[in-house]
Amino acid sequence: MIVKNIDEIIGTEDDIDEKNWRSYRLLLKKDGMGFSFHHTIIKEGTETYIWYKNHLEAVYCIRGEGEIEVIEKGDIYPIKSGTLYALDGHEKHYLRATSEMHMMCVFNPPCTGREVHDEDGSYPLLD
Ligand code: 9YT
Repeated sequence: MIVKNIDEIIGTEDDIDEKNWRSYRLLLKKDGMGFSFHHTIIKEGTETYIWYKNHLEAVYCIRGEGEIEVIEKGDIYPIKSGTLYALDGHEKHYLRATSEMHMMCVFNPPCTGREVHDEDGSYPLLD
C-alpha cells in the first residue's frame, strides 16, 4: 500500500514548477498503478495550449475557476469546483484560469515524472 502526503512532495523532484502551472506528482509510473495522479495548480490569469497526443487525461477541479476551449470544435466549457473533464479523444485545447485552479489529474499511460509540455503541447512517452 502507498500512503503519501503532499508535504512529502513539495520541493522534491516530483514537484514541477512551470510558468503556467505547478504539478505535485503524487503517483507516477514507478508506483505501478497503471496511471499517474497529480495535484496541479493552474496559475491565475494563464492560458496554456495542451495536446496530450500520447496520453488520456481526466481532470477534476476542486478549487478556482476558468475554462477549457476545445480547439477543433470551438466548444468552450466553464470550469469551477466540482467540474470534471476527460480528454478521451486526445483533444487539442486551451486551458485558461480566471483564478488559481487546483486540479486533480489522472494520466493513462502514467507519467514518469520528468514530463513538461513540449513545443506541441504534449508529453512524450517516456520509459
Ligand atoms: C490540467 C493539465 O493538464 N495541466 C498541465 C499539467 C499536468 N496536469 C501535469 O503534468 O500534472
